[in-house]
Amino acid sequence: MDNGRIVWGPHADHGFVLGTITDIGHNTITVQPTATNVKPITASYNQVFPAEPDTKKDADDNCSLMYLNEATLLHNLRLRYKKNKIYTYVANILIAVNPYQDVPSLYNQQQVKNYKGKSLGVQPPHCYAIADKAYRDMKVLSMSQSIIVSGESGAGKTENTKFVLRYLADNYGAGDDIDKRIVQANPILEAFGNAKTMRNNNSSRFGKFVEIHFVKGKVVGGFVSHYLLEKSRIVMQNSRERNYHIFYRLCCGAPDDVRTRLHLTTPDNFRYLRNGCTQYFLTDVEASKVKAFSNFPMQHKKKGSLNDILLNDYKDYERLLSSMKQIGISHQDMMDIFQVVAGVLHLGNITFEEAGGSSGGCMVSEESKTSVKITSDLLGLEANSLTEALTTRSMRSAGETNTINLFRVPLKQAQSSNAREALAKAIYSRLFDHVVSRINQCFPFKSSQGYIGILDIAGFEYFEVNSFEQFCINYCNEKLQQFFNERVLREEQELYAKEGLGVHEVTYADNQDCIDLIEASRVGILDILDEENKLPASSDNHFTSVVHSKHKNHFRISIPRKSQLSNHRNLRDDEGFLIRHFAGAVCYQTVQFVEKNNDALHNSLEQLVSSSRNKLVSQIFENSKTTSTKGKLGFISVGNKFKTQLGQLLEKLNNTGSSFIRCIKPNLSMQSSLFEGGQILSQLQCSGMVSVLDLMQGGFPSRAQFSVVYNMYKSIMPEKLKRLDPRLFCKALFKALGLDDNDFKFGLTKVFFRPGKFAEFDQLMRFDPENLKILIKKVEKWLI
Ligand code: AD9
Ligand code: MG
Repeated sequence: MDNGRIVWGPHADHGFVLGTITDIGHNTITVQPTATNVKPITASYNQVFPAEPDTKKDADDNCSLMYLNEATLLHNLRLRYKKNKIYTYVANILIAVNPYQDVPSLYNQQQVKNYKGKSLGVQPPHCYAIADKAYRDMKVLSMSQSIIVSGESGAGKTENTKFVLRYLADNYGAGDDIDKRIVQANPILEAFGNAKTMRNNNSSRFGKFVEIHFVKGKVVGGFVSHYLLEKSRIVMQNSRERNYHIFYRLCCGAPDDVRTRLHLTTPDNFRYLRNGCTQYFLTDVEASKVKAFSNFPMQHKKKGSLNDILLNDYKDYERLLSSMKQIGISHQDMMDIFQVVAGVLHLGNITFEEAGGSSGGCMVSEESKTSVKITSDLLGLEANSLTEALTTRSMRSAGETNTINLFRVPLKQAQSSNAREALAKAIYSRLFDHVVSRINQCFPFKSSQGYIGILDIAGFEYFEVNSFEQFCINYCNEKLQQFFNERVLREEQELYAKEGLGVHEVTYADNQDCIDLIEASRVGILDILDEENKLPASSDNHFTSVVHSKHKNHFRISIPRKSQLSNHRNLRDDEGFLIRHFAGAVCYQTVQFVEKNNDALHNSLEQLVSSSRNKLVSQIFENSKTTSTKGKLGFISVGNKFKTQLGQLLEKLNNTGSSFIRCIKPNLSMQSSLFEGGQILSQLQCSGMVSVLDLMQGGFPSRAQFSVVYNMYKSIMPEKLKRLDPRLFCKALFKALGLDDNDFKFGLTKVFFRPGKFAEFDQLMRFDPENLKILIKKVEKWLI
């Protein structure tokens, strides 16, 4: 780093800006930005990075650059994004920047064919190339593969997952129904498990691992595992968000006969939809377009700008129906499912009022008596039993002569409202489980020789207020980060050691202590929470205090400090904790942790629904009974169930080969062609890409097996050369090529190239036949 050198200096909005070093201090460097409107930057040494000699040239594989650092990576992504090249490799890892617009040329049928059977790097970077690599690895190594798609909300995980699934089905399907079904499962999953949020109009509110199974290289079936559906959304949404798509599709998109039968009207008439955004502002032209749908609820016709989601609700009902049909779900099954969805909506409209008198209890309000009737009909319940189960709780007491008396205690208005919400959440989430298992029945397989599993699960989250949902998702991301570190960083270093390259070690943050803090038996936060759930008088505050007392001097956890708190209000010590995750510190508010950790319904409600006349309702609760209860009656731990699922997932990942797709969200306003460097940089840092670059800068990102190089040249080699072993042949070849000894290193089985020496590597791997012959002559000469 000398005066006058072109470098990248840190910048809050852009991530980095290009400039020239004007001063080198003791601890800091001053950079004069090239752009005239940016003030000089003074930053510490480790925040200023050397720039490439040619800052206008982008690279397919970021490792082919000379300087591997976060600034050159960010710049490379920026250059490429401007040219609609949304995919970039960092060695074998694919980075995908969301284009926020359709790029049909990227995904057409010709492209699907272009990538078939091609090694990584032959075609431009693409998720198809990753899919094909997984497929070829599965076949060649006889080992199942997984593709881990990660990124924050709206980064493009689900879209990339769909492209990968379609690619595999199109290229390697057996040409039967199964391929189509695997692709068609997605719209169904999205209808029930996706919703509009502030971050993404089609946000997946659950995680999934989709396995495609193969026999003799052809798709034979699939299996979807799902994780952590966001239940709170069913009863409450932020004013700029929505409930699950299915509700609106039924209210707006279903034909009149279905809507009449299910007593569905416009979204504004339902409490579970009214909280969120149901108002759409349409211009006259747009409204006239919408009018084309006969059953459009005209209340929505307002002036303003188009909200395309409303239009989609209409079209998507038809699409959903056709997906369900294609996948083999009968019309009756579909209608049964829709009936339960409608039941949940009507249940939400039941409200309560004080009963008066001395009981302190409540009763169903006069105006919602009709809702009780409709809900009961739709869910196969007796109206009286439903009312009783919502407004009272059955308690047991030991009678005098060893008998147990059951009696009913009236519930207060707020308690009844809670019971209603708990019931709605339980019904919908179990219905979602049912939909997933119903989908799984549609692509069964008898035997499998291997699978490719694609993981689409939410990335690290931290919001203004973080609750149990963020806690679980961040725990999951700690585990996935550890897996990434082991797979990518540790294995790379092990390879260097095995090949005897003598590369200095790159240290990366080990996060086992953070994982232990959460999942260790007895002292881990999840187990402490379960213990709390089992106490007769459990409370969030008591749970929080126990967590703090058990981990007093733990580096990863501390009491919530004022400076790190949400903007809303300060927390007391027993109202939350702060965890230092690999990707940053997050303050969790523990209110509702205990409640959210319990998946069981209280007794009266459980009994009510499991004895429903509606077959589907009783069936979904039948399943939950068998998997239920440990400890305290009626407690099913959400946290520990997730821990078990995650353990199984990690076991699968550990037993498969893996590829990574890191999705990046280019801006917060969901706009095309807007590249906000600052926040993209923090996503790159969070996803561990910066550690990969560190490792690669000191290491050897491009490599080739001696035997592969040897075989490429073999057909044109004279007999004399064929006697050489592949390693010696490569040595001779390199001499003949005049490559600089500093640019590469010979390992035991492979030759490795330093960063920035991709051109030399390329030269080696891609000779045209004429040049090859000349080269072989040179090799011969050199040997003499
Ligand atoms: V969330 O965690 O489920 O909230 P995802 O799954 O990461 O999130 P998603 O795939 O749903 O994000 O992408 C968000 C939106 O970006 C999509 O609805 C598309 O409108 C847009 N998108 C993402 N990737 C592409 C793409 N490759 N081409 C075009 C895209 N549009
Ligand atoms: Mg998604």
